[in-house]
Amino acid sequence: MNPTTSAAWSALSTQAQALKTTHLRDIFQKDPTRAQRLTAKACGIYLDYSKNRVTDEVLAQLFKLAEDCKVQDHIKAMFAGEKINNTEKRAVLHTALRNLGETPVKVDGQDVIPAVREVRARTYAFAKRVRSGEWLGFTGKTITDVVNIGIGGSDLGPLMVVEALKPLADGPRLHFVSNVDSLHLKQTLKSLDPERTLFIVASKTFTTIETLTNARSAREWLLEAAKGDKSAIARHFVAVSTNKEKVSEFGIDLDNMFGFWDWVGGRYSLWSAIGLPIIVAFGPDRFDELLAGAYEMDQHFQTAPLTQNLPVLLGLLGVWYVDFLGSSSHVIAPYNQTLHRLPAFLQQLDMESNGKGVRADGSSVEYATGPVIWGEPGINGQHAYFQLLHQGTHLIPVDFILALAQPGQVDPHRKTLIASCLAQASALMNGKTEAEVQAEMRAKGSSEAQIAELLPHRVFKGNRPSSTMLLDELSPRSLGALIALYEHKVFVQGSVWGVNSFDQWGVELGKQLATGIEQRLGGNATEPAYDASTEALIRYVRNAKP
Ligand code: G6Q
Repeated sequence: MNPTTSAAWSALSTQAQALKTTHLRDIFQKDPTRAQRLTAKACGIYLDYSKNRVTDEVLAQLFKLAEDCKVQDHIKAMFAGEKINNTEKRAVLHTALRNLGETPVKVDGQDVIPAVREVRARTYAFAKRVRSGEWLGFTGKTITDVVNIGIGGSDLGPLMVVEALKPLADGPRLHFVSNVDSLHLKQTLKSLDPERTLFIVASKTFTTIETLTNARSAREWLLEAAKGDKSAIARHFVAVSTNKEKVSEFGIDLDNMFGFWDWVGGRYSLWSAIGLPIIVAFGPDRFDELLAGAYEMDQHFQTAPLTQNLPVLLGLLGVWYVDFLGSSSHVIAPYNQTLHRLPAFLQQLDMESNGKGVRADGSSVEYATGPVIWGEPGINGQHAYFQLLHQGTHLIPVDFILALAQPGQVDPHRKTLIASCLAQASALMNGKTEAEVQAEMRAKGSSEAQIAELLPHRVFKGNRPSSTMLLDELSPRSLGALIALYEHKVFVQGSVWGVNSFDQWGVELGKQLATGIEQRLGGNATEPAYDASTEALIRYVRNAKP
């Protein structure tokens, strides 16, 4: 449906006008219970959303909007395996990959759970062989390094998780190659021993040019070491894909292929065999914990009332900023170093899912949809992009994400890390008034003239919103819950905006165009010409040094 037809939409527009001039400081002052009330906890994640520019009335209308947009019906439809990805006529069942329950989940009348578990058991058995040293390379040596070759959804998820849980790694070293710039592969292989290196070629379609190009170069690297003996490939290459024919065509033994299904979107696929690098790095038990955390969040999402439902809260707050307060971007600021790839992962998850300009029925939206998602570890951000958040002209809400502990680690810098995170959220909200700046400068002995000159530069208006998420610890379980939380947040927003969050025609276009241009770069004149600017660039590149 078109959300603007909901009465809640008009009510929110009116409330937004009033709130544009209301400061969060005043909202807090009027309501001493706010900091306790505007919080929720589930699956080891504590959410404080009190620093958002909302009142109880706004929240009530946002929940009403969710009801009018039938968010709860959409949730049911997704979990039930209905073909909600209407443009590709596919079910959306990444949740089935982590379903630890007993109820069947059917697509076209067929329960998908047995197949999910069967493939998972194969990935576990394979990973155990690699980890234990039973799986040997072509000269009989054990595997010390595993290189995942994939891009987008076949890279970012496993990479982010492998980084996030690094302190728990107890298997072979993991490497990720995504860029078709051959230096990425070359630099990765530089220190690796072909006799001890295993490649996972991860591609849902097995037609992605970057991945296949890198995989072919990796195969050459291996074959060079194996003196052309093609039987070495079976010891060093496995594939994760939905496309048996293409895997076989590439020369990978189908016994070494781990499948998944068209109802798993690339950016939602780390729970499938695409998670193989995670399983190899940490072992099946840790992967089980990751799945359990996500499953727990799935249960919470389906059953918690809207007012306590973490994905619903985050999703609706996002809608509020985008559509009513005119914000077009959103920052992800994790404070733990091992979460350093989380912003990139969430950028894909969110922007590829909700970067849409038409509703699922093809009609154009007349309101803003998915915001620009960006970020970096917050602690580095404080010394870089936070300036704009504090004093720039854009309204940019921030998600502060902080795990209070890393399993098995004692962090001597813990308090500094935590303090930095809390301080930034507080500073964004409170700002610094003229009186505070004057008092501070006077105390430091500044003259009245100096104060007058610098005052406008040193005042912080504040009123900059943020949510803070505290994880008890950065365990596989809570990480699983955190990822699922964001997947569902994106889903809630897509449901309100009425868009199909599960197709990606924009990404498909890029894939198509690159192939044609590559042919023209190679001098293939039968390929139709592109626009004048692109043709001029092609000519420039053809004349440049190779
Ligand atoms: C994810 C996207 C996209 C995709 C890559 C790789 O949702 O569709 O990022 O994952 O383009 O595609 P393959 O896995 O098919 O190589």
